[in-house]
Amino acid sequence: MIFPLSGRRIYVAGDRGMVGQALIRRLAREDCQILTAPRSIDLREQASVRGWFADNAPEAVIIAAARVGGIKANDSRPAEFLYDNLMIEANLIEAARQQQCAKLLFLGSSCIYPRMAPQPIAEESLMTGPLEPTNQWYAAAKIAGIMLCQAYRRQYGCDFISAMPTNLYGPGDNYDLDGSHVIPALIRKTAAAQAAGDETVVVWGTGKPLREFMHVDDLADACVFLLRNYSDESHVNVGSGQEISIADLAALIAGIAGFGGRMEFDTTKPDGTPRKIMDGTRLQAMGWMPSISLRDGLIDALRDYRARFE
Ligand code: GFB
Repeated sequence: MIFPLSGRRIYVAGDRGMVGQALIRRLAREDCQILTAPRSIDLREQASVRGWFADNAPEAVIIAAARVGGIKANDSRPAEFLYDNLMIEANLIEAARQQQCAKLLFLGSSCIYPRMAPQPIAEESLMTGPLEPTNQWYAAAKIAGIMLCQAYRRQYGCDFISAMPTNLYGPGDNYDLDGSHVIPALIRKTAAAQAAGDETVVVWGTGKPLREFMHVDDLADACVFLLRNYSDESHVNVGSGQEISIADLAALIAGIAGFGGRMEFDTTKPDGTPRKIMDGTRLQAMGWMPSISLRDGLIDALRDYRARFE
């Protein structure tokens, strides 16, 4: 083990988001102290971030804070997705260096890879071709985050690492139909159609794109594993190996929810990347495996939606 967590002060940046919440649940099982910053600390503001680090002296940082969203939010708010993410990651990484944090884990996204990268996508595919236009702004910010960690490792000797999760879902997801990812959107639409007695659920795009989905609790477990055991320059893919088409996903959610109606495909909406499955070999070779099946994970996500909104 490179970095034992016992007794450490670990700061989870982005603790109010789905990933941050999962990290807090997972870290609660370790003998460490979990730190979070109050809402008044705007992570886009350098002075605010520096002040909080000086006052709280975290020993390790996990960057789960980000401006995130689904295909529509990414496509329609490019400036926010680029600027906010650049500022958040740059401020946190520089403050961690100044405070001499012993470890930092930066979280990116599978959209950093070229749109037409060979599948499954290996870490080496980074910057080998053009990005997917609907999320290139977010991707550019996340690529900069990876490179910041690499540059700080080279120049300052900081033990800063990066992990790239595949498409995530789970408890605490964002269910806003304009901003959300596909799973929370389809859960909400399916539950609403059922409640209203509607015959159809509208699915964006052709239904043909393929996506790999991972329950957020599996990601949190992988993060703890990497924090403890990994120290190198390359980012590491965190995938589930569970790939499905959007049409099949919609049918699976309908089946779990008990919705007997039809899917209607709105092809005026974008499909985005045709296929995006990660090559998770590197992390698996280190000894980590996901444990939550897509079906079980979706049952959990639907339960979360119903508990919060029905
Ligand atoms: O999850 P999603 O928004 O993100 O969309 P991406 C995945 C696929 O589901 C796309 C389709 O083909 C959508 O057209 N889809 C079908 C829907 N119905 C819906 C719906 O009601 N809502 C949404 N949102 N999609 C994101 C990136 O790409 O992936 C982010 O934009 C990030 O930057 C994230 O990287 C992991 O997989 O296309």
